[in-house]
Amino acid sequence: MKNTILLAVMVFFLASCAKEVKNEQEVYFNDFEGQSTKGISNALAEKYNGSTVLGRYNSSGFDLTLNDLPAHKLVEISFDLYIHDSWDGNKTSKGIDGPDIWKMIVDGNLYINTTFSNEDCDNSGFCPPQSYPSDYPNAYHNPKSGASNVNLPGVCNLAGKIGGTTLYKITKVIEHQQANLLMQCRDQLTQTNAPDPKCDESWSIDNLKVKVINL
Ligand SMILES: [Ca+2]
Ligand SMILES: [Ca+2]
Repeated sequence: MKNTILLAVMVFFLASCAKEVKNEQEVYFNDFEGQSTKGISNALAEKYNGSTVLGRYNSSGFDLTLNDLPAHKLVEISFDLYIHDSWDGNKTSKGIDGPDIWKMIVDGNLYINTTFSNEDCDNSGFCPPQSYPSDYPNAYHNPKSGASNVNLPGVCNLAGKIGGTTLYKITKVIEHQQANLLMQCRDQLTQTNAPDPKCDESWSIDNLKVKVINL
């Protein structure tokens, strides 16, 4: 009897394990090192830190359209997001500095709506906050929270300029079953006192990957 119960328990666990085995398939990858940007509208290309990136963008962004996806239940979207130069996070300064918002929208639904801050803490210990890894508004995290690399060179590198570049490794798994997918990345950057806003703050993307997942 004991053995029968043990066997039943083992069969139950094996069955539940089998159910959770994921069946994944990469349907898109681009490191932008000379690969086609077919499917991407408003594709820009630039060399940053030894790699070609998609960007840089300021007050704009790109769309990625994928068609004829194999049947799936989930989609995993991942990429490197570079936040270049002097992003101001949640700061507004009466509409001069920000907020500096970044968004990812899939099929019209907002999956990321956040701000990034590349500012240093001031002498009083105040660190101009960003929303990431939470959503904007009403989220206040230290500058560069959740980053993978905070020691990358800025793009414009003006003397005494705050910023540098911060790398975020973003992975988002979303429920998605349609055969077509539209991913849109956008910013709403504000810097009314900068002669060249794209030099003051911008963003780019590398190693963009999309996987479809069946459970
Ligand atoms: Ca690259
Ligand atoms: Ca700004």
